[in-house]
Amino acid sequence: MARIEVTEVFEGISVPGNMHTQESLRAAANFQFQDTDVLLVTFPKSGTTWMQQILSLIFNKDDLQTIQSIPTWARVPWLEHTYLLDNLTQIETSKPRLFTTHLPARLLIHNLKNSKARVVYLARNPKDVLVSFYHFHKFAKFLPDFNSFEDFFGHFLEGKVNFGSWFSHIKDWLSVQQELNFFLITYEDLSQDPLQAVQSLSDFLGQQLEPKELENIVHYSSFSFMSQNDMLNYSLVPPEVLDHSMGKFMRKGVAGNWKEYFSPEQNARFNDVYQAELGDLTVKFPWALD
Ligand code: PPS
Repeated sequence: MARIEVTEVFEGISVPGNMHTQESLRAAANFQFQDTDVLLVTFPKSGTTWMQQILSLIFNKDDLQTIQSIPTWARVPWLEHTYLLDNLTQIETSKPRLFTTHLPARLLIHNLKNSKARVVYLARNPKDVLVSFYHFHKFAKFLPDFNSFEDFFGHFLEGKVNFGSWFSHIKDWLSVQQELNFFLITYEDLSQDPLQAVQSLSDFLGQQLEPKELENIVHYSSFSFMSQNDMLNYSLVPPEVLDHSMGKFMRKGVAGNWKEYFSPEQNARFNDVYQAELGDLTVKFPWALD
């Protein structure tokens, strides 16, 4: 598989070389947004695929054929991936165009703020992000190997993983929210009350949903539905890219799984960094840190 061992570094951010090149990253940084675009922004393992499915359902509610035949990554492609150009023709025919990015705000803000594009920032308890990302490294062949959970834990806290620091990512995006047409939503909101969370999101997107449509969206984006569907669970990705014998993309799908992995010492260390990095933020997140 081409470039599976390569890590690209772009503007200080490390990313897997099998899906990113300097050219594709530059194209993302120079991307011209349209006012009708919707951009999903996440740090990896925050529930990106879940939200790609929800966005796609909100805008294609009468078209179940599409969600069963086209994978989420093609329906809501990453701006920075090399295959964006391959998918752009199909994306151009859908209005609005839906995109995903893991990139920091500083790389996109210049072009984004010149448009009225809607930005949906999906955040997740960073402790669960860390655990999910740790497992992903075990079977994603394009990510580096770590010796142990503790080894990965240290790298994550220091921001020395692909896409950099979780803390910088969220602070960077929240710091520019006033300049954007911006909506913050969390994995925990979606887990606790999916009907309410999807309703608020569709209000932001200016989409009216009938009660039955809302129920359908929640059903077709549930973990049980998505984990069973090959267009949604990444099981069709070849084993040279994802070694399916070593783990599942749709792993647990719950909030709070970190409690099974963090030692008391790691938890205290994480909380110290969290407090130092995010202590000044006024926004209250719905996740539990203890
Ligand atoms: S990636 O690689 O960045 O695109 O990964 P991402 O999609 O952001 O995150 C994968 C985690 O999201 C969970 N997931 C879900 N949870 C609940 N409900 C639904 N429908 C759902 N879909 C995906 C997935 O299981 C990964 O989390 P963990 O904790 O590893 O289970």
